[in-house]
Amino acid sequence: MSFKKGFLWGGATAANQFEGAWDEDGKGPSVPDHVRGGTVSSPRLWDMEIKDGVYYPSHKAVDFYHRYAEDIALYGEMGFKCFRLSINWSRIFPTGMEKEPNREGLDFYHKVFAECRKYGIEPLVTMSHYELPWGLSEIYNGWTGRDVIDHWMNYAETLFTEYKDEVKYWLTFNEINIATMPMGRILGLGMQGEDGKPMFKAEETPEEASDRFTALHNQFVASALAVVLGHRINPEFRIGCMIAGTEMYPYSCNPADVKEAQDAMNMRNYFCGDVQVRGHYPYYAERYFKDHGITVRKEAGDDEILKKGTVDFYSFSYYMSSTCSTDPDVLEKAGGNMITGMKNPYLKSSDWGWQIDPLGLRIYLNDVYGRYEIPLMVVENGLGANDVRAEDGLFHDTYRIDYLRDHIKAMHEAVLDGVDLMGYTMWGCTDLVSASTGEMKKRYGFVYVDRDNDGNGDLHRERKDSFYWFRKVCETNGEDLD
Ligand code: BGP
Repeated sequence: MSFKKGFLWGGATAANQFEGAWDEDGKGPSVPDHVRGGTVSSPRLWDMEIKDGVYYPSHKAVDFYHRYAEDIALYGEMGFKCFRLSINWSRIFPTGMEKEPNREGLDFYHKVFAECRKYGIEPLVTMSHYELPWGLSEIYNGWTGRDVIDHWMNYAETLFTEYKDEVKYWLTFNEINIATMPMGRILGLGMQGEDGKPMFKAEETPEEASDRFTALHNQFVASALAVVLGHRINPEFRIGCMIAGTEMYPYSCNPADVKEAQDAMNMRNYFCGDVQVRGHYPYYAERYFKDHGITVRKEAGDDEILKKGTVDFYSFSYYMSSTCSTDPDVLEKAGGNMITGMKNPYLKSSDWGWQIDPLGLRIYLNDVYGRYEIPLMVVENGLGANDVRAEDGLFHDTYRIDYLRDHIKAMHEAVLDGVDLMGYTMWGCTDLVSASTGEMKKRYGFVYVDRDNDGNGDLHRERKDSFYWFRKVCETNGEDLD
């Protein structure tokens, strides 16, 4: 036996990729509602104005808003112990700046939590998963504006008070460390982009980078204040950080490559966890800021806030590992969700170029646990694949089962290594919209949804082979993986 009693097996989703109903029952627009669909070769574009006749994947997504009862019943059937979802901030505060919440928005999540309770499923709520209300983005340039912290605290207090008896596990910001890279500006920080231009920005001036790191700092302060407030409202709450976890390997044993990988691990992977778990900026940040001409605009008292608001557990997404090289000949880039690097000749990749590395998960779990010694949770892991209906009319996604089995085995080994692991929620348990490309074709689910890249399909749900496999995993607490 390896996984502890009460291990949180389940699935994970995010409102903007899952709910749809983008303008129903008082919901205001959010940043992702302004982002078009795309593919790997044609990047998602960002529109200042939402245009008629243009397809925006978040607007209907896969309609969880109207199908939540059916979806959660399927999770119950699989024996989920946990369901990770995010609350769409602009469903609760349509522009982000109202004083009073939108009652219909609050009621929707009460209904969702009640449905979870029916099946003994513990909700895990992400308070902000790439979903800043458009109003806050427009007025303050997203998290660059210090005032956004006050609006966030109103939101946080509303959620914590409203759901204090329904939700125990909370995450403040999804993949907060995406903001350590320019590509995190729009989705991660809600900063304004350039009209009609790709959502992911690659280059920045030092001034732009200073704005970005100031916005990230504001999120650190917001997260810490929320942790303190949450514990005051309900001392039973367990509030975690959420990091996009990537193990960065040196491409070779050339010490220059090893140093490159260490620097990448520090600023891209560890930086945010170091602040949120240890309660202060790590020693290496100062040199990084100096070398890159970055000034973070902090306020007096912020250091004290960060110290007080440290998280109860460390959660992360894990899809792949990456490599770092200083050799100009090693040029072939590998694909990835946000942290890209060189191709690793020892690994195979998914159809979308993400390098599959289950052992990397065991390494990552050990690295992070050794660093922080607080409970860990894998809140995203999975395989984005183009599922094709077989001749018998079913979805035999054995490649997905293989991927998940190998990663769960790696977790099993990490637990035997001594890592304190709380749970595992597989990403995109029901097929949903891809965050990076906006596609539907890149499917992760145990449950198939009839919807394509252009928004066609009747949205009906079907069980894939992985559905039945994961039911066994939940039933046996991860012992039966065959
Ligand atoms: C993470 C995000 C998720 C999710 C996942 C898969 O980075 O937190 O929102 O989308 O990656 O990525 P994608 O949807 O791009 O395949």
